[in-house]
Order: sequence, then C-alpha cells, then structure tokens
Amino acid sequence: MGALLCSDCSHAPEDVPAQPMSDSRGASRPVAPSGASKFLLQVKLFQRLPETELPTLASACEPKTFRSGDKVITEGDVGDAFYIIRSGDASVSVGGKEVAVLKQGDYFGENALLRDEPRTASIVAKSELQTYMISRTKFEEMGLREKLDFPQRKAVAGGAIKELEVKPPSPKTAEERKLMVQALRNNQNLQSCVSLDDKQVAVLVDAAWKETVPIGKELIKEGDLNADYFYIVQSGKFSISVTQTESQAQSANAAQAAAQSLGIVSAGGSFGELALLYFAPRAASVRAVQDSVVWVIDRKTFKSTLAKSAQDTVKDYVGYLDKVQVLAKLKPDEKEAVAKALTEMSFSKSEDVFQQGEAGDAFYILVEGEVAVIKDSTEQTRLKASGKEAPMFGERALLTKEPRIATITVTSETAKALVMDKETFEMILQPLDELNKRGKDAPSAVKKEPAVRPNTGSQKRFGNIERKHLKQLGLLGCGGFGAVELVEHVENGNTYALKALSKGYVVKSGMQQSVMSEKNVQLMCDSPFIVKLFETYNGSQTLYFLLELALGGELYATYNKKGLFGKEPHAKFYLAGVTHAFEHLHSKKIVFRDLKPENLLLNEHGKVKLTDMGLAKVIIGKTYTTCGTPDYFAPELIASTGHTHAVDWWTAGILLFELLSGHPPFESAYPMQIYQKVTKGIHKVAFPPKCRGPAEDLVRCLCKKDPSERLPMKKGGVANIKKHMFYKGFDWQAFQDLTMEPPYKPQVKSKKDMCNFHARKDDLPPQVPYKEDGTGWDKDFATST
Ligand code: ISQ
Repeated sequence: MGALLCSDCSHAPEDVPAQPMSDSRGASRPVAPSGASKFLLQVKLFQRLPETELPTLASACEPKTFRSGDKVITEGDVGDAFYIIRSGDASVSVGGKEVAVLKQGDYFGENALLRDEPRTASIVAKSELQTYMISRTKFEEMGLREKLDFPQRKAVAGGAIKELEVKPPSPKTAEERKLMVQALRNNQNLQSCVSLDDKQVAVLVDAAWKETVPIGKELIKEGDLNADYFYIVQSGKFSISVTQTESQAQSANAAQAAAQSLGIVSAGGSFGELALLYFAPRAASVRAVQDSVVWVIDRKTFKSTLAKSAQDTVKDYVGYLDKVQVLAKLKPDEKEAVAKALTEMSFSKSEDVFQQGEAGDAFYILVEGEVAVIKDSTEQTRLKASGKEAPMFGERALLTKEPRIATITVTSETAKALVMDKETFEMILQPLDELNKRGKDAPSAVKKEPAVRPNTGSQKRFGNIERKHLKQLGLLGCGGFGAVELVEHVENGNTYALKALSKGYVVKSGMQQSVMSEKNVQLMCDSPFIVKLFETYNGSQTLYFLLELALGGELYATYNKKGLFGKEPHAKFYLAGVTHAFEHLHSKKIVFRDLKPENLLLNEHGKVKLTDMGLAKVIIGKTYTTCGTPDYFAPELIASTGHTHAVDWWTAGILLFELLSGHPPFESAYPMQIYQKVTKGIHKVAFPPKCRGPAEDLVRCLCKKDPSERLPMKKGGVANIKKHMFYKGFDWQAFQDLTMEPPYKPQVKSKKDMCNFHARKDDLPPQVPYKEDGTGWDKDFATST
C-alpha cells in the first residue's frame, strides 16, 4: 500500500474521457490521457524509471470506475494491480477498522507491480471512484520492470569519532526526579526497544542536565546530523513536525503515516529517543511553542548505562573463573579478558555437550540447567547450575587436546553454558601452559587489539598492481561514502572495481577508524564467496580499494528486475553463499553486521559474493555499537546490551524471508516501528505462503531472540544450516567447489560490460577537500602506490 497522503492534488490529470486502443493481444481497451505522465511522476516507484519511459507507462494506465461501496482491494488477497485515484474518495481499512481515507491524487498498491504480495489493507469506494489502473502483466509486457532503478537501503553506522558535548548533571528536586522517571517509563518507543531497570533509570536521571528553551527555538531540526540527545519536558510545550518525504509517505501504510503527523509534547513528555540508539539524522523537527525547560540525556551516557549490565555479568563470570584450577595463575585483568570473551551456547535435552574420547578443544561453565557426567556408559554424577553454583567441565582442553574422559549429556529441558575454546584463549592471551610457567612479575598478557593477520597465502598477494596502470571505464555504483568505478589495467587488460573514498569526507564524518578497520578486515579475507581486495592506494585526496569485479549486478536490483522473489532454488543458492561467507568471516572472528541483498553481488557466471566490509569488525566476545540496516537489526543490537557473531545469523534469517516473500519480516517506514516489531519477535510475524514449510522453520531457527539459540550458534555450528530440511537434496560439496550451476545467469557480454549497473552521478557522495591533519590516521592504508 502506498498512499500519498500529503499529495498535491493539482497534479491530478484532467478528467478526459477514455479513448479505445488495442493492447498487445489485440483487444480493445480504454487508454489514459497524456496528462497521466505528469501525475505518475509523483509515484516513488515510477521515479525510478527513465523519464523517456513515462509515455509508455501512461499508455499502460487503464481508466477504471467503481461505484460507491465497491471493494477495490481486499486485505489478504494477492495484489496484481496499482491504482491512482482520479476523483472520489476511498476508505482504507485494516482488520475491519478504517485507518485512512484516500482522495484524488492518492494511489495505492504499487508494490503489486513488482511482487504478488498479499494486500495489507482493504480499499472500498466511498463515492463514485474513478481511477487509473496499471496491471502487473501490462507493466511487465512493456518491459518496465527491467528499466526500474532500485536504490539501496542505507545502513546506519555508529562509529563516528566525534566528541559528544556532555554537560555536568544539574541538581534535581524529588518532584523533578519523579517526572523524569515517569517520562522515561512512559516513552513507548523506548520501552518497547530497551529494557531499563529501576537502577538504570536512576542513573539516567542522575546524569541529566537542565536547559531552558525560549519560545520559537527549534531544539531539533529534521535531517540534522547532530542528533545525540534525548529530551524530557519539565515545563512548557513543543510542537513536532515532519516534512513527510514521498518515500515515507509511499512505503508507509496509511495507519503508520497518520501516527507520524504533527503533535504537541508538554510537561512530562519526551522526544528524541532514536538518538539514544545510534547516530542518525533527526527524523522530525521540534520547536518550543512556549518558554520551556527540558532535561537532556546524551547517547553516550545512555549506551554506557545499558552496557553496565553486561559489565556486571562479566564480574559474575570472573567469579566463576576464580574457581577454575587451571586458571589460578592468571592475573585479574587476564581473567576479565577471558570472561569478556566467553560465549553462550544453548543445548536441548539429551544433547551431548561432548563425548568421551573426543579431542577436547573448549571448556564449559554451566549457567543454566543440569547435565549428567557419563563414563564408560555409566552415569557418574549430575551437575546442576543454580543462581549460586555454575559447575564447569572440560577445562583441561585449554592445556592439551587430550581426549575427553567422560561424556556430558544434558538432562534438563534446556541448558546454557559459557564456552571458551583454546584458539580464542590464545588469541586474547597466550597458550595457557606458557602463562602458567611465568614468573610472578611477568607483565599481563592481555592483548590490546585482537591480532589482525592479513591473509597473504603462498603468493605475494599485495603490492602487485600500481594505480597509475589503471584506466577508468565508467561508474558502477555509489555507496554511502564513495563511488565505485570500473577500471582496466592498461598493460594486461584485466578489469576491476575501484572504490574511492574522499579523505576529507571520511574525516568530516569521523569515520577514520572504521575505514582503516574496513581495509584490515578485507585484507584478512580470502573466500570465493567474498569480493576480494587486490590493493589499496592512498592518494592525496582519496583512499582507494581495488576490488574483484562482479559484473552480474547487485542481487537486490536483480531480484526486483527479474522478479526472483519467492523462487526457492534461488534463495537456497544465495543463502548458501552467505553461509560460506559468514563461516569464513567468523573463523577469523570477523562479524559482518550488514547483510542485505544490496550487499550481495553476482559475477558474470551468476556466482554470489558478499561485499562492503564498512561495518565489519574483528571481535572476541561482545561489541556494543548499534549499526547495520534497520530492516536487518537483531534484537540485541536494539537492546544495546552487546552483540556477537550471532547477529549475522539473525540477518541470514531475515535475508531468506525477504528473498522468498519480497519484503523483510519486520518492515515499516519508521525505524522505531521496525524495532518494536523486532523486539516483539519472529513468532508475531505472519509468513506468506511462499515462505512456509522448511523455509519458515529455517527462518525461525535463525531469528531466535536469544542469540545462543540461533541454529549455527548451537552445537554442530554452521553444519546445522547445511543439514536443515530446507536444504534437503542440496549438493553442498558442489556448491563449495563452485561447480553447481547458478539458478540465474546474468547477461554479461565482456569483462567491461556494465549493463547490469545503473549508477547515477547525482548519488555521488560529497568530495570534501582534505588537508593532512598530522594524526597519521591513514599512514598504514596503502598496499601499493
Ligand atoms: C565489484 N563489482 C562491481 C561492483 C562493485 C561494487 C562495490 C564493490 C565491488 C564491486
């Protein structure tokens, strides 16, 4: 449903009688007037067509008239047509309740031209209703789908270095504290995303400072990038206004759009909560309509308050580690580092945590449930976790790979353990036997940063291609930070993708660290399922990534243009590529954090490759920055309680749902509404017919709210996906060997053929002049000149 609720109705075409015309099957059908072209331009979907196609589109418009009371669209029916209202009113109802009235110039159902999704609302004519209708068949017959341009969904990043202004807390009376506590508790958006206990609310109240806001002052400006504060109104009044963009108006359903209309916030109310979650431009403007007083809470304080509970958990874990004999010689900060790197694992009844005779590579602390210790088929004892007791087993695995001396089997319905494997232990410290041999005065072995080891393989992988040998051939794409050009090596004719980032823009946005991290992460990767990095260059104004070329196009555009949504063989193939890519990244402790069809490319054979390491990061244990693409956010990202590699498996579930259904499961034009849906959980989502059966089960197993319960996080790991019913009959070996025939083969005529890319120059990010700032942030960037 795409009701343009704030449309300018003067764009409506004149009410010209329809004239007959033959359609492609020779049947006579009425045709829309030429004025329709102008009108159609308002529709977001059609703005993605080249202007020259508008007359063709207008000729696909069929005038259709409904009598008062006629049902135009029925909620739940599969949609196959789009309508624009020429005159008359129509009622929009969801679940039998009227949520909006559409008028001349409004339109609905444009998604039906791309996907056969069920309608999300019913539309009934309230008076005689004259419309133009475009059917999907007609739209496709005219080849218009292929000509559409599909802009990428933007990720939100949280890594800006910029310093937040935080003022000292202001003194507060008991009454003022009460008002703030209630305001925090009454903020529905906040409540539905994060869970704040009384102690955390008290910390936020303590930290708040007071500001006076004179009448007329704009406290928040829509689109402002300085969006770091949340406000509670102590006295006075504020008006909230949104310049509803076309995209919001058109992708929201009527009910959502109405909820975002103008409003007034008075004493005890609050606003700006999105700023607490992550760094993003303001979504609305807020102006004082009276002299007012507000309390201010900044994002940094908010985030660290949420992360505190994770720090308390670390303290509990250190307490457990204190009881492990083989770790007795570790220093306090070393134990803390181990505690932070423990990962949670979930087990079901009768599952073996490990078996007697197996080579041990990890040790476990049981924090929930009960297990039996079984030796030579005889139960020796049972270990039970309680609030006070966290039994542990397998700790000798940190010293040797000797075989397990007993089997550990879960006897409770479920069990949860904290796990540390030998490899991770050695990445954050050193081999345990070496640590145990140290003298008393030896320094701490805690490493500041996890080791980043470039994957160089046997050959010299970097320093082979110089930038001066590259010739630009054309623009492939524009991302948030840079442009991607097709380039050719002038000596050997090889072609590549060259991604360029303006250094001035990187510095202006405070993204220096994340750009360096992107390069380091790329250097570590070597997988056929990840776009390869060949070189990096550091120019005076620009940083460059020389990347493997994938000329088949973006998966997102391909799905839309070729109508691949809902096709199971395709979803299987692409998710298999993602599974391999994640397996590779996670083996190197890299979390990707931005899976979506926009970040998957096809090469000329149709093989899939993951791209864009802009948000990827090496982590051991948890990390706390909320970033990614809102449609794909996992619940723990929203709750800001720390996340692990398990977020990637959540996104894999969302991807599978989207590839089969045509839209992500938690969808809204308003991020807060997405987060509320995500927090409610996947069990509240209605699965469309194309995403039922084994596919539905796999989505549900990946999108478990508890990260440790997501399928690949359980015992068996990634193989659990490979063995899932959804992949019954799928030849994983052929897939891995790259011998499996891809389900879709893009048209690519040569290694310079850019026909699958339609970059627009106006989407180019700004080029900001750069002057060396003396910090040397970029000195290790280049692999070649
Ligand atoms: C590789 N090939 C084509 C386009 C690309 C865009 C971004 C990154 C890599 C690419």
